[in-house]
Amino acid sequence: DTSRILCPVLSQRIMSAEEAAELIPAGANVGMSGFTGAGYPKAVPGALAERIRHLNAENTKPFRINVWTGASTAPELDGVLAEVDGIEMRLPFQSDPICRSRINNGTMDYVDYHLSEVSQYAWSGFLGKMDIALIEVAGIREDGSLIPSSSIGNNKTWIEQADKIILEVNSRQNAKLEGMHDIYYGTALPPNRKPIMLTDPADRIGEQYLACPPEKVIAVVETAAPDRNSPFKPSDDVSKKIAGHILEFFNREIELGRLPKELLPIQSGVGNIPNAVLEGLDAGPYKGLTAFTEVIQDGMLKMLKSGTLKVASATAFSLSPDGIKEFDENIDFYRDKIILRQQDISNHPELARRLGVIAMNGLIEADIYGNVNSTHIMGTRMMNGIGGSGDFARNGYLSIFVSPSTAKGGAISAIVPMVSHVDHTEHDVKIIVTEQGLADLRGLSPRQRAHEIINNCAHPDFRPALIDYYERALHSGRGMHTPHLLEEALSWHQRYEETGQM
Ligand code: 0RQ
Repeated sequence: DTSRILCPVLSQRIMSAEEAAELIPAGANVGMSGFTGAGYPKAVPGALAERIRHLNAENTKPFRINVWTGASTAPELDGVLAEVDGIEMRLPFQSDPICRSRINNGTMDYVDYHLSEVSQYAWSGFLGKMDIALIEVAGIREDGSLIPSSSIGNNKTWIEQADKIILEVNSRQNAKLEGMHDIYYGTALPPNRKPIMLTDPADRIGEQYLACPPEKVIAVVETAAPDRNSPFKPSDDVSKKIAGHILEFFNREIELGRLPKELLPIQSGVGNIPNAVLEGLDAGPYKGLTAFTEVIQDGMLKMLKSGTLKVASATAFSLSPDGIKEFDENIDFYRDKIILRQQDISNHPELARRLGVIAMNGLIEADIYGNVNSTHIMGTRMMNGIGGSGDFARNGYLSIFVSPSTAKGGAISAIVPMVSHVDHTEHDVKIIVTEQGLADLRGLSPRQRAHEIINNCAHPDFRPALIDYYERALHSGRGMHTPHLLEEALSWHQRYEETGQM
């Protein structure tokens, strides 16, 4: 479908994915598009992986590249490149099983950054020079400007920073995505930064298209493949209970005059529990809510459809096959209610603080004082990464963290004496929710928080042991601000590693 490539100069650079992959040298820093399985390049990474497989079979010096993206991608990118050991260093977020195992067996370096900060790090030169940007777009306009795809992520920055650009033009993406994007070009580095004039999630402050200097484009590859779509898991009992506690909390905050009846802009992580919360909101009395978030998932489409939600700002879609079908068939309805922005704007601390976002994200474990670990299993093994959770948790009006109270069939307590890794500190975490209940930590000292978290969130199987730990810490004769038994604080993790049971 060459009608997607309207720029005459760039239509002369059309080539196969294999030819384009030849243009990527060993050791290159490659900035790729892609965010939560949307808008990632679908052909060139696979062709490059094939090339790497051949070269590494022949040569002793391994061919590897550094891969920078928006966030997680898909098996066709992270999966294939990790499979052939083709990634030296990966940033800033991933959720691929092969990538994860390489990171955890030490054969891939991984840098896990707040998603809002990546582009300024690149701009500041902290990450080194970007050699090539490999970006999926929905089309190329006559003047060479680009119609972004189903995610924007860091694409603006990668296009600006890279010496050379390879474009994948995906005709499978809905042509009516055109006009849904808002690319903000007012970004600058200190000391020249200006306020970002966005005061409502519905505001448009930028351009519909990505500017792209045609002389930097070395290849254009045509594709027609769908985004990875995560299958939709219906809400289970635990998720529904967590959603119920959150809705009850919102209603009380409205009654107390601490939240308006339209709430405040919602940010929601992806997954089972956030989707259950969205379903719960949709079933409730709410109307005209807004979302200022990272990712549009199925639940948000449903809320837009019903009028519960009037507008959603994000940087990417992350839809199930049913969600994609619904969006494609009804894109005329959704077009003016969804705004896709680059991730340094969708997750911007200034904007999250100004708008007063209600942040809801998952946790792996929380400790009795309210520190949260979102990334590490037993302190050493990377799960996914911090993603945008820190951008929103620190800067939001309310920072809510959700999790089942146990993991691995009850062998692990999500509430522990001391977290084995800290992503969100006690200073940022305002509310913790498990199926057991909700701990509201606002205004509480560490010792007051311990009571709230143990009594409201811990599973009854682990509650007595947590109380025992806390009480012995209180009588340890050591500091009473945040009482701990240092020799025992991580013993639950140690026990799990040794026995498979905390
Ligand atoms: O693994 O399926 O192999 O059993 O972790 O856990 O409970 O299904 O929850 O899918 O919501 O993920 C924090 C990882 C939660 C996620 C985290 C195991 C558990 C299971 C998943 P199995 P659940 P979720 C916007 C915001 C950081 C990024 C973020 C996350 C698996 O929410 O990555 O917030 N957050 N982004 O068994 C050992 C524990 C465990 C544990 C859970 N204590 N010990 N294993 N698991 N707790 C999106 C973006 O930023 C892009």
